[in-house]
Amino acid sequence: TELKKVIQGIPKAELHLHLEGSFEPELMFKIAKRNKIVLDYASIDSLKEAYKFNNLQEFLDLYYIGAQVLLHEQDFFDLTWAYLTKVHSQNVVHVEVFFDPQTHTDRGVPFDVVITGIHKALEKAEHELHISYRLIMSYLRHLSEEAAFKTLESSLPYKDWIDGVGLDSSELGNPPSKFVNVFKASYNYGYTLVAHAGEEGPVDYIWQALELLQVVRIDHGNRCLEDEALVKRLIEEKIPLTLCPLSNVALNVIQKMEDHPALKMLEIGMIATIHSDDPAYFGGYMNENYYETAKALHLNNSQLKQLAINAFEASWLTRETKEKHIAHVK
Ligand code: ES4
Ligand code: ZN
Repeated sequence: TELKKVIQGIPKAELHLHLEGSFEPELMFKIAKRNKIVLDYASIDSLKEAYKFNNLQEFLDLYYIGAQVLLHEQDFFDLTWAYLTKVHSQNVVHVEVFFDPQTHTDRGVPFDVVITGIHKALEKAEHELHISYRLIMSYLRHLSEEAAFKTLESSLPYKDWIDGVGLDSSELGNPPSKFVNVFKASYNYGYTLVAHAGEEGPVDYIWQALELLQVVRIDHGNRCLEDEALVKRLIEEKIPLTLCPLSNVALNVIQKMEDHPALKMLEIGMIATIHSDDPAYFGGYMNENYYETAKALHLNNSQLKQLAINAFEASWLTRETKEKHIAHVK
């Protein structure tokens, strides 16, 4: 259709993507087989059947099980490379992706194995696909701050390969305030800070992410519209929100796509951006997220382009590089 062609034609930046959430069942079965791991699901189709979630936790339970088949550097390389070739076909030209070291190190997979596989795939994509990238290490918020500190320490030999830190996993009951010290330490080591906030959690968690953690972007942040003072602050300080519409529908953060706050946010001048979160689990990559959002909210071409421009603005690219990409959107 015309809308699909317009979306394909827009160069895009992905700023909210969990590499472990891009693990397609086909690749999962292939890697499980070569690692001699027997999955609890008899077939790719029966695994896909299980992808019905009532909330964030039900998804996370399956996401952590899937990640268990990743053991070797080649596995992390293949996971990352599959994602990058997929989004290359969707005209994504810049990515800032998350990985969850603790999901692997807690199973005995060394930090070095995880990051080397990911790094090699990102470098290959930069050279061969001309996709620029940043890498963000996420702390699992259902674990302790002490555990996050251990992860920070493990990351230090690879500091040059990592640009930022994030905060993900089970939000309710695990407020940003739990991680104030490790975020401060991460900042002092030179990492740029982001955090998931206001996906399932209350508006107060978005305030905490801003004031206590001092993040430069909010991942999700859907619920900010409940708080006028918060909206004012996000607009004044130009704090981007990395929205993930298909994720929000899949996890019941919203009832239906028509209820998504993206358009409202654009209209009031927030830096709202669209991303895919965990595309293998939520039914779509960047183009599908743009398409379903545009269709449900009746976005016009200029609003679609604004979303793409916002993502370049919200990225960690240099001013000069941002301008180059933005010129191609227009
Ligand atoms: C996540 Cl959608 C979402 N929310 C929080 N943490 C996550 N990790 C992977 N996907
Ligand atoms: Zn996320």
